[in-house]
Amino acid sequence: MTTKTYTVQGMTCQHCVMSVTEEVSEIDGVEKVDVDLASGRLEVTAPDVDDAAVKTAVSSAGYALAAPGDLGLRSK
Ligand SMILES: [Cu+2]
Repeated sequence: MTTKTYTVQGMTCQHCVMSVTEEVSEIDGVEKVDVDLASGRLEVTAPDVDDAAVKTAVSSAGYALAAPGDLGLRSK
């Protein structure tokens, strides 16, 4: 099982969090989705997290992932 962390841009309220959580949860194999509104942090846990699928899911919810270069990720 792997957990990957992404940064979602454009979320402003709890509804945004719900939309992103729902879309990402629908990806095949995803076991756990955790979204933090304040930081825009999105954590996805699955046997094999597919970046492209996460990106598509976030887009269908109406948001965008920050580009890998400026994720502002914690170092782990
Ligand atoms: Cu919202």
